[in-house]
Amino acid sequence: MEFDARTALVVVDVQNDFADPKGSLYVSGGEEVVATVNRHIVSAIAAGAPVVYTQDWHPESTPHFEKDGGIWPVHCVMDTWGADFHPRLLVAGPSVKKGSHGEDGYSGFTMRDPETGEEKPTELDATLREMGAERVVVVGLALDYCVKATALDARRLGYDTFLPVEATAAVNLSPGDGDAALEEARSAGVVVV
Ligand code: VGL
Ligand code: ZN
Repeated sequence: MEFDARTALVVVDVQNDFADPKGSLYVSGGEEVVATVNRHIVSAIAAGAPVVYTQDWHPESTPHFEKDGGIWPVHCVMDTWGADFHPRLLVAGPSVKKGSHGEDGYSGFTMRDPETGEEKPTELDATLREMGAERVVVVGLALDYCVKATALDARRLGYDTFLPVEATAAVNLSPGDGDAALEEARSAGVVVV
């Protein structure tokens, strides 16, 4: 990937629960993704590109979790080890936390009220625009959920959007979910590289 001052790197949810084999929602290959994402971060910094992070940031109970009616094991509970960035991730920019009021959206750009379904923007779009971004490169975890949703929203918001496949990995709740996510992103105009 080529970065410049107008091409931002968006690092999605590289947190212990997804990236560490001991995490509660470990994504197979998550550890290698940390190394690949770090190489992108180094290139972005060298090119003077904005680097922005997201963190899945849930309360102890949320309709997002299986125990409360959702589909996921408890993960990324705010201010716990699972929600921390992976210790090897290079952190070089602001982080947008999503889900803290029980919202169950996946995108770094939008939060969805679990009761009303109403969608509200996070501060990610404003943060990127303030930093001068017109293009975004979306990397991190997981491809078939937050990375896909963040890339689709970035397109919808008018960013030229790039998704380097080797810097992400899929949950694959059903086999093929990762490939389907790439196809959906391509159809929406995301450049899968
Ligand atoms: C994610 C499942 C549940 C993600 C977040 O970051 O992709 N996946 N919550
Ligand atoms: Zn989550």
